[in-house]
Amino acid sequence: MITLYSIPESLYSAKLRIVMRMKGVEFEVVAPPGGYGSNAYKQVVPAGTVPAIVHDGFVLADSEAIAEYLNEVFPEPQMLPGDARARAKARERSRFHDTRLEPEVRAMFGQIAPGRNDELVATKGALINTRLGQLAGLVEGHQGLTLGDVGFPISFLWIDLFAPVLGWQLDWPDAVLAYRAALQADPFVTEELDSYRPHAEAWVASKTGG
Ligand SMILES: N[C@@H](CCC(=O)N[C@@H](CS)C(=O)NCC(=O)O)C(=O)O
Repeated sequence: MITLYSIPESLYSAKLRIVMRMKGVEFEVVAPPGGYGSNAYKQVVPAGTVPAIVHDGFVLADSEAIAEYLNEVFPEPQMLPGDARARAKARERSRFHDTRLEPEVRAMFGQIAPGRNDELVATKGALINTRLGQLAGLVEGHQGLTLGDVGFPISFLWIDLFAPVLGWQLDWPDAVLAYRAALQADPFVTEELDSYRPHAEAWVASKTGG
């Protein structure tokens, strides 16, 4: 049994649940005692961040480290390609998600409630368009669900929820639309999105009064 410390809206926790669902690993989701960053939580997870896991007493934070760990400890089904170049391309997508796309989505969490910084919202909307264009160049030949892909369905969902609120006109390249459709056809992605979407929608509604 794996304990996953998480809060309901956490993007990176949803990413890890896709991995655990695919691997058929039993997990329980627990709220960080005192909230993330609290001293009480840091007694359990020194980094104080979510997501984090405890597996047979082994504590680990940071979703990428956790995903790689899970893939090694529960190797079936394998979520990194056997071929070195395909594996490197999967990791390239993962880094792109975690360092280029998701941070721009995250930057908008403070802009959903009224009283927005219109210039920031417009700049970030243009940047998300740029990122989607860049992603089109990273998904060529994509096959199956790898560790490099599991963050994207979650960030795409938030982009969908934020765009109408922020007035973004986004230009999704065909290659990214095809990639997204392929990811969302995966049963474990569907399972996680079905369980996660209500939390994301409720969060947006709580900010917009919708
Ligand atoms: N790179 C981290 C990012 C996780 C993250 O940003 N978590 C936020 C909550 S959603 C957090 O714990 N923030 C507190 C902090 O950074 O101290 C990962 O992939 O796990």
